[in-house]
Amino acid sequence: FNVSRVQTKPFDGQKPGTSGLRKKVKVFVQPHYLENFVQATFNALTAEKVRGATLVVSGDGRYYSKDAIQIITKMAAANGVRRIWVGQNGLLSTPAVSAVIRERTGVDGSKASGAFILTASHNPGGPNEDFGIKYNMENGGPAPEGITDKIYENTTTIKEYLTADLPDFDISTTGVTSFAGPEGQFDVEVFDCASDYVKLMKSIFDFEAIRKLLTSPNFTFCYDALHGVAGAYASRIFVEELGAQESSLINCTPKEDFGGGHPDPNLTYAKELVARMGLGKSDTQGEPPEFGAAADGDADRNMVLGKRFFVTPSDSVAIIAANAVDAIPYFSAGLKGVARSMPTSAALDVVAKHLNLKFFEVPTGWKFFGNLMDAGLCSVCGEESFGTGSDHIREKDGIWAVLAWLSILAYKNKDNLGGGKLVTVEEIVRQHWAKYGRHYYTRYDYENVDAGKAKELMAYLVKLQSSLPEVNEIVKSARSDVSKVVHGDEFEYKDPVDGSISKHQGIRYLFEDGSRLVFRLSGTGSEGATIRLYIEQYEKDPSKIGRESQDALGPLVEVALKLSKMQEYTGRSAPTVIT
Ligand code: VG1
Ligand code: CO
Repeated sequence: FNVSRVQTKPFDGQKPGTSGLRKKVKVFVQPHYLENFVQATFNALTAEKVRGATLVVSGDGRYYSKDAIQIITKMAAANGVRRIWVGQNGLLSTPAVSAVIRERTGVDGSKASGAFILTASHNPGGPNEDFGIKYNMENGGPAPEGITDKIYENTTTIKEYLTADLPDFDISTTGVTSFAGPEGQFDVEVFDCASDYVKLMKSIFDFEAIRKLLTSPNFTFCYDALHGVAGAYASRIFVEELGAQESSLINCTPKEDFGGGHPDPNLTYAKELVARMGLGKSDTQGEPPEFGAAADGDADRNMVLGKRFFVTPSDSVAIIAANAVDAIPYFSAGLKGVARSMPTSAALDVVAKHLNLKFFEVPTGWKFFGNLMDAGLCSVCGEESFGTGSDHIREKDGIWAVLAWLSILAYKNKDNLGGGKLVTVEEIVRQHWAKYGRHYYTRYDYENVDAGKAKELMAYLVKLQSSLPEVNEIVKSARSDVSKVVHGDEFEYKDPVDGSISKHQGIRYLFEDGSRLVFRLSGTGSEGATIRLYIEQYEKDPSKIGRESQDALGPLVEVALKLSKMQEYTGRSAPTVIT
């Protein structure tokens, strides 16, 4: 093949957000738009990470992925990359990409040193919806801010990109195709998207114990992939390996537009699962399953449900951490430490204290956990946004989280299988609250708000923080039954491993009784701004841990809305989504 240099001009707004560059498909399909970002990424990497390297290119299979894979492959060849690995049909979940970088050996003995992941995660897909791209490094984790800043800088000055006149290759059949280029051979290897990941899961969990649970007559199970890429793993793992019934999988065929839905595993968007689990508005179905779970488009998120019971992601990571050593072979020697993102509830903190574990609080987004894990400081971590994971890879992992919960259930029920009464998900959570106290928690999202107004609201809150007496005046006038604000700040993080500092990571109000309010602007949207409001209250009194969370948090919510003048700035009387 031949290499050509294509003249181009910078596009505005190619700054990677919390997790890569996410824009409407309409934006991505503009001539040179994707190419500019990809070349900017190659130019941000050191030469040996590009020339002669092996790179993975795949994603959640959303609309435009197949075209993007061909474009990136041609550019990779032109930039001197030695081989490209592609999951069959262009599919690889985000956690599977991380696993492939870390674990896979190519047919010729090669190892990958990075990946382009093509996903906009939980955002809808299709010609009128979102596409996304992000780069992951040789540890399997998202590029750190040093690299993403450089990519962005490059996009603002780019003048040309390189591409090769390769023919399109067939991504539906596994095997290697070789091409001769000006600098030697270039290979494209298409491989099965699940086998490396399945192998890794088998090395972490006791599949035999989980199989006994899933095939036990008194246990019932339901998994909803929301038509995302998780479906490609669910049948292999839950059905083939673990003996679950085929009928326990719903929406498990990956689709380019996620069946027209919002592939976001929460109580609002995972409607079918929510109804099956007895949590819907009207219960038309029969007896709900004992356990249900859902994933987002790229399968790094998870929602865990019991029968008629929702497990908050903040509780989920705390409960996994509390039970990991007993229930999951990978952790049997103990946990190295645990970590959560700043807005995630402090349920994990209480477990860390109790188990005397190292504990870290990092900014939102998975990239901050990777450094801790590479340094051997963290085994289990999570975010309130339905992200849970461990140091087996460097991304959050939706199927891993489900296997972790199934392991805990299998462990707690090892004497109850085959018949009789099972310890339920709800009981496990309630026992956890009884022991550690309960963190009532909710998140309000105001989506697609005017970006200018959202910034004004944040600026107003920062200014307000300088006077705590004024803050407390407002708090008292809103609700006299809410405790006092004792500290307000903008969260700033100093990475304990490399010393890098990340500023402006969200506005916090800390109350005397341990309650917290956090305000942040989302970094993953593709239109307007999304304001996230996180509300948390700790309750140690066992007689008060059984309330409905929206009731328990009502007073704090009132305070938050008044403090931020939410309605005044956004014109919204209610959030778009509550989780
Ligand atoms: C959101 C979540 C964050 C998560 C990120 C990527 O970011 O809040 O916790 O890490 O999405 O998840 P933001 O900036 O919109 O709040 V995923 O599954 O979209 O890769
Ligand atoms: Co995701």
